[in-house]
Amino acid sequence: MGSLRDRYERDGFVSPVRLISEAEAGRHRLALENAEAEVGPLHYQYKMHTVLTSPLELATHSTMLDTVEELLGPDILLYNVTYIIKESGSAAHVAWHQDLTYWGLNSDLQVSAWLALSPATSESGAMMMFPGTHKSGRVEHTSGTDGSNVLHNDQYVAGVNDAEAVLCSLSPGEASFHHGWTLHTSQPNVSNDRRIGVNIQYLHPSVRQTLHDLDTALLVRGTDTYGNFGTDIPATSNLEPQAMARRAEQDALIKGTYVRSME
Ligand SMILES: O=C(O)CCC(=O)C(=O)O
Repeated sequence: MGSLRDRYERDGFVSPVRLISEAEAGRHRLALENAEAEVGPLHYQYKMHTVLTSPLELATHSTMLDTVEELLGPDILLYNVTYIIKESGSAAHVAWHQDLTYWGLNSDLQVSAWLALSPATSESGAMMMFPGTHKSGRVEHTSGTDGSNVLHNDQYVAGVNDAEAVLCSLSPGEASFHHGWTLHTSQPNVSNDRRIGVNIQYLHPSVRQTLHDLDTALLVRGTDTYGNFGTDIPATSNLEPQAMARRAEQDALIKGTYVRSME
């Protein structure tokens, strides 16, 4: 089998990794759903750890950071936390893609965690990874016209052989970890529950944004001797109006970066 790190280096992902109990995952799902009841849908909104304490708690949980440290090393910036939610019966899917093609970063010293708050299965549209593709670096992406692709630019990699994909089934509280060059995809949710993932992106502090000077992150372990990012303010309470306004600005900046990176 090899260590977590060996498997990650070989395949470009590891899954499943148990991070918290199902009961804890249930408590975090409730926190999300309480927030949704107050402010509406929270799918694919960035920097959620600056406006809600639950995603901050998950992104800085010791078992989470111990795993990230094994994959990325002792100095860790928290870059982003995003809920990725597929409602039961919706056509939403995620086309084959590589994350690093649209983040505008100069380096691949990063890792993404995807933590399940509800069952991620073949029925609910769990992520599928193409092992080993992180070793080839960037591949060509095409802009699509498929309104149900969750990705902002509707981008996709054409001609990927689905038969090579490995399904990352997760129980609530388990996570997968993937590299930003690993090709991955997911299908619509045909189960009768919502599929809720918390997507958490971590960077090594040497990484830099190439498209503008306004990018932000939060040092969550070790030291940052580079200072390449402004500092995110972690949530101390839920849905505080000033934090919400700041998050909305950052959301627009990030979505703009994604568009520029594909031009
Ligand atoms: O949630 C999904 O189905 C896809 C998520 C994804 O592409 C990612 O976490 O990088």
